[in-house]
Amino acid sequence: MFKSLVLATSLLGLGGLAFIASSGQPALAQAKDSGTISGTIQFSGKAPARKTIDTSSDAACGAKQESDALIVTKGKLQDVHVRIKNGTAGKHKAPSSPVVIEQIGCVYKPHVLGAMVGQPVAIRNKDKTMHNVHAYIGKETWFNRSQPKGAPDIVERDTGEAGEVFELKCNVHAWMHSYIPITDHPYFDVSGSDGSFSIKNVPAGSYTLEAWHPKLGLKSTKVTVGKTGGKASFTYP
Ligand SMILES: [Cu+2]
Repeated sequence: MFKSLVLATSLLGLGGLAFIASSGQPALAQAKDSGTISGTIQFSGKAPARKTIDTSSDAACGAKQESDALIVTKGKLQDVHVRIKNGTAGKHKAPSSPVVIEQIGCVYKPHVLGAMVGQPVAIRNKDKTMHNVHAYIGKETWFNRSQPKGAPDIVERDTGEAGEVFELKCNVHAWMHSYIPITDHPYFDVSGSDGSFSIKNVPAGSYTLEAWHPKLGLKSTKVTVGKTGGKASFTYP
C-alpha cells in the first residue's frame, strides 16, 4: 500500500499526468510545452492554367474535369504535404480510424493526404462506374484491383514505411491520381485551397520542416516551436 502510493507519487512528480492520460488519449495531446506550426505555401509568378481533361471515354464520369495536378488559387499552392522531418522523441501509435479517399466524378479526392505507418487507408468508389485501383509504393506495384460500382471500400493497412509515398492510379481513367506520403508521427498537414497548413500539438523544440508537392517536389526549412507555436512558409516553384 505504502509502496504503491510512493510509486504513484513519484510518477506524478515525473510528469505522471501525461503518463496516466496517455493510456486513453494520444500522448501528444498532453505534451507540456507544445504549439502549432502554421504557415502558407506561396506560388510565385504566373501559375499555369489547369488543363481540361477529356472524360468522354466514360459517360459516368460526368462533364469535363479540370486537372488536379497543380492547383494555384490567388498565388497560393494547394496539395502540399508539410511535415516534420526529424520527428520527435518517442513512438507514435497510428490511429485505428482510416483515412478515406473517394472516387467522385472519376477524380480521387483528396489529391494529396497523409497517413501514418500502419494506419488504414480506405479507397471508396462513389461513382456509377468501375475503377481499377492501381496502388504503388514508390515505383513498385503494391496491388491492382478493380472496384465496380457499389463495391465495398478497398482498405489497406500496409502502405509503406516512413518517407515512402503510397500512390494511387486508375487503369481505367488514366488521369486519376492520389498521393499519400507516409510518416511515423502525426505532425503533418496538407495545404488547402488558401495555401495554409497547420500542424498542431508539436512539442517545443527545433525542427526541420519539409514540404512536398507531387509535381513540384521537396523543400525544407527550419522552424522553432515555442510557447506560441512556430511559423513557416514555403515558396514554389
Ligand atoms: Cu477510374
